[in-house]
Amino acid sequence: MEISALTRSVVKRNHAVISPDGYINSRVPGWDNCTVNVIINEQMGANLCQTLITMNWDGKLVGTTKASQLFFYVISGRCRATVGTQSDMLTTGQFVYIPIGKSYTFDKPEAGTQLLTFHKVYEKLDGYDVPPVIFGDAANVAGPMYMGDPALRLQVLLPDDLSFDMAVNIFTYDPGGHLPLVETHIMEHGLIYLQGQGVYRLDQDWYPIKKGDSIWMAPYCQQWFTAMGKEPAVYIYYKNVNRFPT
Ligand code: UGY
Ligand code: MN
Repeated sequence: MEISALTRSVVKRNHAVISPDGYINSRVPGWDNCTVNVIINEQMGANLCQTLITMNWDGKLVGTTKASQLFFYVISGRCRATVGTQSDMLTTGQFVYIPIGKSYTFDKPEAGTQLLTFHKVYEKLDGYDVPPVIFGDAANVAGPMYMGDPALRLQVLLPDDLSFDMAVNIFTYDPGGHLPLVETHIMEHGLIYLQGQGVYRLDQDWYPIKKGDSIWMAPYCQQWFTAMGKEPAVYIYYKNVNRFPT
């Protein structure tokens, strides 16, 4: 029998593991006929927001980006995305980056479609334009090996350009693959597992992690991961980049 007083979710000062067993839904104005779980937010000490949206057959998201840029990624299912004058049907693995000051609509979903969002307050860089709207497909993004290890592959979904102050990458680890070192860095991460399982080290703690789990890592939260099981472990993650370290 399950014991409802237990959870794998953990929230600490500089990291969190959020497993779906702890989800409580939020009502977000403009995002209708859908379930919204705000997984990472400034309320926990983060500088980014990460949500998971599950759309009903009549789900519809309408809004205009203000201080924060938004990145939408289709975890499963399909829906239509319209940003400004661009409109396209998005399916699993496809994404859209919405810079500040743009109106958007997501509608016509297949029931149960799941969308991941990352939100970051945009920091404009003198001499650079605000980035454009980008529609993309992870299937078309190359995944070169990471730090010379063929067991690790990294797909960089957004352009490597100083006008962007956020990166979104997909990291794939073959079973047994692991980060080559314990990372200790100024950048912050939010992530969700798309596939597989493994063990994540966050500071001095080790956590079993699997598909559907999310992690927040504050700046300087020490991090390391090894993949376990029979299939590759895959996560999509956010990282703040390209700005002067004040
Ligand atoms: O880009 C990164 O910092 C990445 N290697 N970190 C991580 O996957 N925890
Ligand atoms: Mn990192």
